[in-house]
Amino acid sequence: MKEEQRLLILQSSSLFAPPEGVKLSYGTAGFRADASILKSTVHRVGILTALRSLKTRSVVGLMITASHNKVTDNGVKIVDPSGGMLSQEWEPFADQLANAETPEALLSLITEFIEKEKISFDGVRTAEILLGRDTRPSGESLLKAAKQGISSIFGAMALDLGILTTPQLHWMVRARNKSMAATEPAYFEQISSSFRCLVDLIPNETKSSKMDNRVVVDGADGVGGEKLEVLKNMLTGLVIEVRNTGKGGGLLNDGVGADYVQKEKVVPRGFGSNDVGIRCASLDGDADRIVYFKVPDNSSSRIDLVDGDKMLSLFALFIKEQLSILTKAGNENPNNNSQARLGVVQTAYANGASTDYLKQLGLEVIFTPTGVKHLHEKAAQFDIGIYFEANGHGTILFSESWLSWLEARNNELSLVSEGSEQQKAALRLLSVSKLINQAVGDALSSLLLVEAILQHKGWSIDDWNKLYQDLPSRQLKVKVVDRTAVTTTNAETIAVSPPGIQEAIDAEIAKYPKGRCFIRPSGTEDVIRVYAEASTQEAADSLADSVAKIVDRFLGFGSSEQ
Ligand code: 16G
Ligand code: MG
Repeated sequence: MKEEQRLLILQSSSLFAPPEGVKLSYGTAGFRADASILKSTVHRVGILTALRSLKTRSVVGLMITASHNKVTDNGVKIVDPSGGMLSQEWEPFADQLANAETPEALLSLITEFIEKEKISFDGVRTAEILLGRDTRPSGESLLKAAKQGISSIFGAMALDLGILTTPQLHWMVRARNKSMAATEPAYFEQISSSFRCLVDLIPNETKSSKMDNRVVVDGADGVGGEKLEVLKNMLTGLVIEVRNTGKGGGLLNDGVGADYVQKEKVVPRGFGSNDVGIRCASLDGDADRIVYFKVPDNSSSRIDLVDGDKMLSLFALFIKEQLSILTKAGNENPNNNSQARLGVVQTAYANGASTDYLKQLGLEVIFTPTGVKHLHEKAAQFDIGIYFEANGHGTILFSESWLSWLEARNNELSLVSEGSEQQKAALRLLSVSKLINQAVGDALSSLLLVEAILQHKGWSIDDWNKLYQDLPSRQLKVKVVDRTAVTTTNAETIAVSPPGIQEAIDAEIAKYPKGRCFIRPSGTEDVIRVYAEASTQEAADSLADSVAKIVDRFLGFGSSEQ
């Protein structure tokens, strides 16, 4: 590294002292903390993205958001050239950089790392980073810190794309690296036009049924609500009413948003007895998650939740139906080799009833640990891989090779049997691949796909919700002395340490019919999470309660005093 470069890094980072006594970790999805302590972290992540761009010789992204966390928090994460999450191999380095105590320590870490990774600073190569942020008030000053970090690396350029949803930035990084237009209008155009295609292909039988084409969406008072206000005007055949757009003075994620609705199972702010029976949905603070819900009656604030598992099931059903139309017997064409490998990916939080339903559809179901990066990686191994977390984050990935086959098949069908059922199925699948975000879970594109499929089937939210009935479940969290004392295996379903805890949990589970329970350390909060399922709500509550007590006995504050 040239002396001028060393000096520039030292000088730039001396302006950003890291917070004292706080250890930050890249965690499940980037650094997150109270916004007031994040400047130095974001500055260093700016440096890291420049290195990532140099290493991959591609455009990368940097997003400033803390998703569903409270408004005073903020966070930062990196988007890899594919549009996916930062490669896990680089996470430990991100942790080291964020926690370096002095500019000198930071510089020596960088020097070591660029040697190890063989990143050349030849001055010829340039780095390019797309920047986005959500609507948090702290976003602007953090973005400035990121830009300063980036410009401390020679040849690195930042392109500020302003306020975006997290999935929009992922989409744009991916588009940019494929030499496609990477702008917000291009994003809106692609998802609205593919939605239009799906609506145009609705079978006549259901087209004539009087389907309710209105959905009311809670925007969490964040960036998603703002963007949906723009997108909705580009759609025909669907009426979207957005509440909690962030413009009415409501506080981001405060009693609103997908995380709140899914965890608390109550109506978000701005919804109530006037909404009984209406199809509603809720986005999270950066619009990478969505859940649906219905207010069943006006006697309480309770909702009927239609979560990520139900979305996964609806998507899987639709894709499977279209695939079977496309490949239906009687077509002897030797090129009709379309036996797509369709797979679904879930985590241990998926309701057991959803897994049974998917298996009964004949699908391959795979489990991974929590966190989008794990699910995404597995889904990418299929021709069509659908993944969802129960919390509403997920998408459908189509492999490049299967998509090329599908394009070719569609062209062929349009010559020999234009307008046939088979060709319509091919077109529908192509439209889904353009509508649903190929980079990451995206609440806006998931919303439009759900709406298109419900219209296709002529289904109400109740018809959809009836695909299967959720097993009663309960989630709890337990504060412990050291959450890293819990390690797990088998997609987080078995606790390996501390010794003896799994046996104690198993003994509890055995007391409940259809009982299932697991514990895991949270990746975003300093707690151990407990998830329990059983045949009745009382049983699920009681199982979760007993296991929480076990966790407390093994690891709680009382346990450390002995
Ligand atoms: C993050 C993850 C989400 C996961 C959640 C678990 C991404 C983009 N987001 O929000 O997938 O479900 O963390 O939180 O990966 P927990 O570890 O606190 O339970
Ligand atoms: Mg989010």
